[in-house]
Amino acid sequence: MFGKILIANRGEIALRVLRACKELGIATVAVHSTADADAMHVKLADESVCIGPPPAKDSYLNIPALLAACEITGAEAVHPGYGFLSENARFAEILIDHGVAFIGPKPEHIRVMGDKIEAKKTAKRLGIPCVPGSAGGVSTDEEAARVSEEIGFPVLIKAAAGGGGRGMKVARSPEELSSALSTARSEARANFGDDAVYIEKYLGTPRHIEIQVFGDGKGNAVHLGERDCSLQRRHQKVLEEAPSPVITPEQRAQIGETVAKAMRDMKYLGAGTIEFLYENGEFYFIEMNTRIQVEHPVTEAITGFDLIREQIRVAAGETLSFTQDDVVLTGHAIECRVNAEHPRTFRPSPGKIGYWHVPGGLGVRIDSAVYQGYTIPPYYDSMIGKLIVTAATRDECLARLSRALDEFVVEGIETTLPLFRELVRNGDIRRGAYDIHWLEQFLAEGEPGN
Ligand code: MV4
Repeated sequence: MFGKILIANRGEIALRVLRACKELGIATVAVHSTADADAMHVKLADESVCIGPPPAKDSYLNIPALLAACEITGAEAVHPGYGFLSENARFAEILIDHGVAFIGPKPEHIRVMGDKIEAKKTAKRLGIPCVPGSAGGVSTDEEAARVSEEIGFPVLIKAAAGGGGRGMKVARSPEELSSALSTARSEARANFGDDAVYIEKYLGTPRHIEIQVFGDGKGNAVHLGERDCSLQRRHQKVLEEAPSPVITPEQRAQIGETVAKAMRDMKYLGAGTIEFLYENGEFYFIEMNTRIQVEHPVTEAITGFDLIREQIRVAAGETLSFTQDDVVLTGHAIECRVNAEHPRTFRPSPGKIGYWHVPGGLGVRIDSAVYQGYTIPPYYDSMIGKLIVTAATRDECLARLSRALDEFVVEGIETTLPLFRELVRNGDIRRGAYDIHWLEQFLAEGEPGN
């Protein structure tokens, strides 16, 4: 096992990793920008290193500075958290070349899944069901027309280097295809420096359901059930729950075994998330994320496993500490991402937190690195904490969430808490009757679904 881990991140995930390290008896190194000198993860770490000025490209994305921090402190491994360098295959390789372990998947797996065309080819080869579409990239109008005719309109053109919703264009008819293709291609070139695009059947009203997987790199791999992350705004998740309100135990076992087998075949190492669109009872692979995700606590809540601890263990070469038979899903969990933003316009609201009172009690978890009197810097993500509520059933979970939201008091800045208080009493949400477009419609129209 590692003796010292450097945490290459900030905010609640840096604190989450730090807590897992402490429980494993591992020393911790925090890194921070000059804007984060007062951050909680810096205060609680055994050592800290300033790695640069506020812009992330000069600090949290600064690979030479991070390597130097490893060298100075003697850290044996780096946990990248999510975002920043967590899915940068080159960063993982550089660390390994310098004798520092990367707490994450093998670089070749990060690289394959980062290219959405290669990811889909890999998923298909491993037996994971995919959205119908082009077999690989499309290079000509003729090829695009042929594929689209075969799968039927509407179709969606996606950038190979995209992901997370960036660089997508819908073509609703053959007439729209050529211009959609050239727009998608030039946007891909401008945004990612790679103009490769591919085509998929456009699914109109799917849910976003993702499956948590875990492997030890030696051919042992399991799935930990799904999370329903359909409530999104501008490709940002807002509320996530596990299990999905629409998946049966039989469906879960079937898709779960399919993805677990694929991960065993790949000899996948560490935590991963296989993202699906789910429509009319069918799962369609779209992307795989090769990192721990923001919403991992809902999976921890219903499985009882500490996913960060498990990431660290397998990165140190240990065998997965549980088998598929040990994975028993119990109860229901919902996570709300609390952002320092106006609850309707989502305008960021950085600044000083006056009063800060978090809810507590049975089944209530808060993952947050802010505190009363803390000033939220304007340079980074606006998420200031996650409220994760667990109960035996979904209805009890919603009741508990409602009471927890009523206890939560944040003054001095605007937060998205009022939005969650509306969502938790909305009829569609209470029934679990929502898809990937529901939240944007709700925000545009006011109060549907009551
Ligand atoms: C799609 C789709 C419909 N059909 N693919 C957006 C983010 C990226 N991960 C994939 N995305 C989508 N891919 C096909 N073939 C609709 C979306 C999509 C979406 C997906 C998940 C959650 C929210 C979304 C909002 C808009 C569009």
